[in-house]
Amino acid sequence: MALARKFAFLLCFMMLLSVLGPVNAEDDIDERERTINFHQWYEDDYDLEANQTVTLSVQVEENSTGWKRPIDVYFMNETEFEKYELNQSFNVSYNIISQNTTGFNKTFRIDTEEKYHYVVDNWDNNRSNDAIPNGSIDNGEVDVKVWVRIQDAPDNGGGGGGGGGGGGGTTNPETGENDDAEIDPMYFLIGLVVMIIIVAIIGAKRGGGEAEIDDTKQDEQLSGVRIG
Ligand SMILES: [Ca+2]
Ligand SMILES: [Ca+2]
Repeated sequence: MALARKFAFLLCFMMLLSVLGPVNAEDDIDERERTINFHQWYEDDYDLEANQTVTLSVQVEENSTGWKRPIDVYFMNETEFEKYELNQSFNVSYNIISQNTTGFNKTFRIDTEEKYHYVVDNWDNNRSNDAIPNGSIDNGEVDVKVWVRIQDAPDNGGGGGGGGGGGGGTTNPETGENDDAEIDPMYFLIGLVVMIIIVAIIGAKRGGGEAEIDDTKQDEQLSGVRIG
């Protein structure tokens, strides 16, 4: 009986976490290290929603001679990416472009729900002023560290509405990594509180009967002592 109850509590707790998890998953951080070959590119695609805030960073690592070879950074939707792949002229989204660069970092907000492609290339593609690859050192390979952070809108919830006023005031470029530390304990705490409430409710229902029995026993013992 007691074991079954414990299992029930555990199940409730786990269900609660699974429900709370996605709701509170404000951040989705992705850090990758890549080697981009000579005349090659790499891309990651993300299905993004309106009002999500995205931070993209790229850092080129030094090559064997201690030099950082410039690369290009592009962010585009599916339609434009198809053109890019065919080496046709293309447009980027949200003006996210940095050509001939060794380091890039930008935070911006998504307006349109869409699949987007984050491209870092070591390829002389169909754009002027982009980096010109050179195969003379390290076979033209470039090592990069790519970092992506996706934050949900601060409040998707209905009700109240009205707000919004600030006009982008909520865009907080470079909100440190401290946010991460707040998320897990937060929903863990909520889960814990709800679990305690569930335990208390069930405990009160079950315990109610037992408490009465205990009282009676005590009364009997006490009266027994008196009689004896
Ligand atoms: Ca290029
Ligand atoms: Ca070019």
